[in-house]
Amino acid sequence: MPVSPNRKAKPSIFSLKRYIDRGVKLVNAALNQHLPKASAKPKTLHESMRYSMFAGGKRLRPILCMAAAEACGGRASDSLILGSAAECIHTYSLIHDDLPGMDDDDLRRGKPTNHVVYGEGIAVLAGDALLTLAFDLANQARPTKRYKQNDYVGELAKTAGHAELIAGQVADLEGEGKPVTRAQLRYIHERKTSALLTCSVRLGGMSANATPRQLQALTDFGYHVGLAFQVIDDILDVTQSSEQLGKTAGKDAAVQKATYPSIVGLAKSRKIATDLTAKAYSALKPLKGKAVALEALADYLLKRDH
Ligand code: GRG
Repeated sequence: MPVSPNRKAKPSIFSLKRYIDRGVKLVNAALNQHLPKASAKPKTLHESMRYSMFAGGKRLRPILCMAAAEACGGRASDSLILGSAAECIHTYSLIHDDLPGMDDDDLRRGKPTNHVVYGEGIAVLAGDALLTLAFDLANQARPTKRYKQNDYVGELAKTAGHAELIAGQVADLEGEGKPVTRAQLRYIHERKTSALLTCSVRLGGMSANATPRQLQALTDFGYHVGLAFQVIDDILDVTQSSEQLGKTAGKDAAVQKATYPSIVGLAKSRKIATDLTAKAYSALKPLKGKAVALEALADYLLKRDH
């Protein structure tokens, strides 16, 4: 049957799988470009940085960064270096978190942890090197009319610093084996998890010269999606196997760490994650339908099984 020339073209259907696959490829290529070569001196350090960086992480933070840039009318390619910086901070935090003096874990991203392979000294230094590389990358990012390199660096420093990531880690360490209230648990999750997800979407928006209203929308989105992400992480820790997660399952209960399931039970935890995701969707309203990828990512994070 001939196709009528007046027939409207079908709107293209957004495929999250394609979006994530493309995002992972772009991020891996950018990280490969920005990380020192494994053969460069000091070889052990650079091998160790690359070992953890290319161990198979989901690349969630840089993908959220790209989606946020696009939601503000920018290009994913302009946000890549900032997303890479967020991934460097994330990977540093995982390496240090796995150390014997912290969570003492030997499995991460489906592989032996950094200190198991390279020793504690090199693992500490590889984490330090990734953290500082993040600031170097942010300092190389393209400025926009509203945001300059010092804004990007400041954003990352605030997130990685004493009041956010590190404060969350301190509260987490000090809470082990003790009764923790729901409010204290939320304090930990806001800092340990939500802060870097919020920072990632804010950096994406900044790379696209986001208006203050757009940036606020991304901040609210990141906050809620970040909390939902951690509630789901707590649920997966008790419902999935180490094989599925690529990290030691059941760890929270083993070290008597408070989690949403341990405080409110599994069913209520799922409801909390669903409600937080609904709040994340609502936060996107000011982006006026341009945040399709962010919406799909929030939904994916709620339903994920690893
Ligand atoms: C300052 C050392 C230090 C740590 C800060 C972020 C953090 C606190 C510790 C890392 C361990 C942890 C359980 C963090 C909570 C956030 C979280 C669930 C991280 C795992 O993120 P995914 O699932 O990991 O995105 P992949 O491996 O896919 O990148």
